[in-house]
Amino acid sequence: MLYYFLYPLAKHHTFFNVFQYISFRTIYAAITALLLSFVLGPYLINKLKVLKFGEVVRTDGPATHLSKAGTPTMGGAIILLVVTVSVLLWGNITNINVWVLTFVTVGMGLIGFIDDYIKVVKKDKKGLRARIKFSAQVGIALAAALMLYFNNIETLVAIPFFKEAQIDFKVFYIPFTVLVIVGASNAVNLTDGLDGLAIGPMIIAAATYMLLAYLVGHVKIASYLHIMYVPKAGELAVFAGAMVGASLGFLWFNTYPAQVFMGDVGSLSLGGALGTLAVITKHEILLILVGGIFVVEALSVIFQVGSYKLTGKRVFAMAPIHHHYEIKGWPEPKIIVRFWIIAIILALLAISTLKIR
Ligand code: 57M
Repeated sequence: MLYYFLYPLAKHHTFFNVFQYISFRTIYAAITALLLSFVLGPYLINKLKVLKFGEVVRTDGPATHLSKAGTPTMGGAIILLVVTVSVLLWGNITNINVWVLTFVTVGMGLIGFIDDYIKVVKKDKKGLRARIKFSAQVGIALAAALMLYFNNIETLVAIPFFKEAQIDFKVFYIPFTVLVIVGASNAVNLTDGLDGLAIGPMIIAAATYMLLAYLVGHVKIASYLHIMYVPKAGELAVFAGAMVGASLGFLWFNTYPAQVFMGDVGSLSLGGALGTLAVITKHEILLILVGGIFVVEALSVIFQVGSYKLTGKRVFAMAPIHHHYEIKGWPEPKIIVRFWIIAIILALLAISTLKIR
């Protein structure tokens, strides 16, 4: 909105020119989101406590988790609020891509909120029934995929590390988009099982897509790097910047020992946002690297369930994989920080594909 109202004032004073720059607005979107999280965080966490929105911890998990019972959850609502306010302030809200990304983020957040509400307030451990939850996620992702497809999103998909390798998905780009968005949303949800374990790699992944959005949306840089130029995608850097700021602000409270958990309202929405960023910036396959931690967590569940069904044997002591290391005796902060380190390495590797092709 600041862009909308203040940039036109550049006619009167050159200072207002800064509001046209995506780089400037991205930085201030991140700072605004971070500061808002610091200011609103303690108040909202207290509110969650008063409302008795406390975590119900499962008793069949690692025993160290039992002491976490009652930790306020649904803190993801703070992230959603802060990202939305910051994007409204600093983003160009006439940009279609910003709308699609906001739609997926808020839509997935709503599904997560209903799930959390049933678990935490209605005290029904199962939450939203899996089939309904999954169908709703697919519905949101499909709506986004259709909006993008009919707004002429490029259906060519680039293969990382290969300069000329591109596959044209044509109309199959629609189910592919759904797969990326729903997959990312659920993978982040599965990762969110230790203090700061999901939000750390989320900061790193959002920062990476912030950079990619800026690069693909800049006609000269995209041509220099020989990457796909995506008109109107640069604006997503502002959104990703707000995600980085809000996630850093959340980590302040979610770091071990956590004062708050994000709940499904946080994990499903952030994951959905990440998947949508990957799609619109046309770096879909690269998400496997950028969100490598989320991919490995999801794969560990697939292998565990698959192996158990086929052979009756487990691959890990417990899936998702962070539980495996807990059972092996690694202290929680060690697992978390090591996963963050791996996420940083993977993000650097992903960025290097801009040159190594
Ligand atoms: C989310 N939720 C956490 C918190 C967070 C198919 C199966 C693999 C599904 C999986 C599952 O249910 N995943 C969904 C996992 C839970 O956290 C809440 O959920 C929100 C995210 N959705 O924000 O509100 C617990 O995680 C801990 N936590 C922290 N710090 C945080 O910052 O310590 C969360 C955030 C919290 C807290 O203890 O209560 C969760 O783990 O439940 N299921 C599992 O993960 C279960 N795995 C399993 O059954 N494995 C089997 C098969 C099915 C693969 C196997 O290995 O054989 C494990 N989870 C638990 N106990 N809690 C095992 C049993």
